[in-house]
Amino acid sequence: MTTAPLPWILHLDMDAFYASVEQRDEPRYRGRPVIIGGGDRGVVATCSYEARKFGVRSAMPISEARRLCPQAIYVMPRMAHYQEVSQTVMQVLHSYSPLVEQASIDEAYLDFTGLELVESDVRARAQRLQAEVKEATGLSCSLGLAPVKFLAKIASDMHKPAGVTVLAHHAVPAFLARLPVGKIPGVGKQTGLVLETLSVHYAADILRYPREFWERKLGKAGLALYERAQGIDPRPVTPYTEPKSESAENTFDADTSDPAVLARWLFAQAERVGARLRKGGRKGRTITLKMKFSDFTQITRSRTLPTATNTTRVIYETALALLHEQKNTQRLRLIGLGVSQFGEVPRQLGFFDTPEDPREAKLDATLDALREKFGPAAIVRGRIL
Ligand code: TTP
Ligand code: MG
Repeated sequence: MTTAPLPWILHLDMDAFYASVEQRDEPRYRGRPVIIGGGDRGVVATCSYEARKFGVRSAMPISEARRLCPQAIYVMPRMAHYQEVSQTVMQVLHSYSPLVEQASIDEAYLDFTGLELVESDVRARAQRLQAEVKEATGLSCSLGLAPVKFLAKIASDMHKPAGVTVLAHHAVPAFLARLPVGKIPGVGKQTGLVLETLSVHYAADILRYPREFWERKLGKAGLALYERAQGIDPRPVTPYTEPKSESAENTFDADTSDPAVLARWLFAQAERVGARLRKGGRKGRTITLKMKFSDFTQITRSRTLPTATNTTRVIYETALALLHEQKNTQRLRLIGLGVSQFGEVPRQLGFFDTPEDPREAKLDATLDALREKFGPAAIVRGRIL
């Protein structure tokens, strides 16, 4: 007789993510309270564990953090950099399960079902994964393993930092009997108050009232809560599927056929699309130009390049060439461009192929970083027109 493998979901959450990256990159920050935040919103994004001892927390105003911990090192977030580190983490995860769902910049769910059948084995596999993340990034993470998603997420938080917490199937009922309802993801302040007035303190207490009661009281959220109280979470691990193209378009205030105006819009769009591609670490081979005329008719024209690109200049120049080839004299009400055909393996360059210009890539990276820091309006690159 064969039995179905036990479901196992792993949840990974990086420890003090942004702060750990900064401590990794700057030895002087290690072992010290580091607070990441500032800028327009003036709130703490996160802080190192050393700073948490002083009561500093995410989403706290920087001014309050300064009062609690004036000696801390305050660092502005470097989002593009954290995104890159995040990508490296996700790459490691993909070698541990065919089903990986990135849930935020520093969290992911993996389906471990069927990969191991015994508890000690899933733990060993999780520990290997943790060590490999450390090796690839120099950073520590915490892992939770449980039969379903919400329990895995709770588990990963139980022994932070650098913890691996396994919640075995047979231990779930006892765990729910002692799990404070506030720990169930989705139970916020408001639901918390409702539960309190009903003297529902632990997850299992929810079952004192019937399903219909919760549905009446909290609607869909009530039904989900009733399921969670029984350790049920039907949500599967859903791998993210990348968009198949990236595009931008603009409709003009007044229709135009002025080549300089059209070129300027294409440039701004290439900049936007290029930045999005670079942020996602993607490149595409096909550039498409879209034109909508005064009479609302529309055409698209595409060109496929020998190698995939995410360079602003290449996207722009290709779209501009397509525009010029149209020898269009009609007025346009909309212009747009897109990049598609992502992700094929880089092939050998042919004799006539142009490789990506490293100087262009460097310029793009610099401008991306500046925009990340000062907002999209901050930079208008030295006009190339
Ligand atoms: P979290 O995983 O919630 O926090 P963390 O990784 O810093 O610390 P922990 O060890 O407790 O997991 O969030 C991940 C990152 O998201 C965090 O490093 C910074 C960012 N973030 C914000 O910008 N604002 C916020 O309010 C929160 C909670 C996180
Ligand atoms: Mg985290």
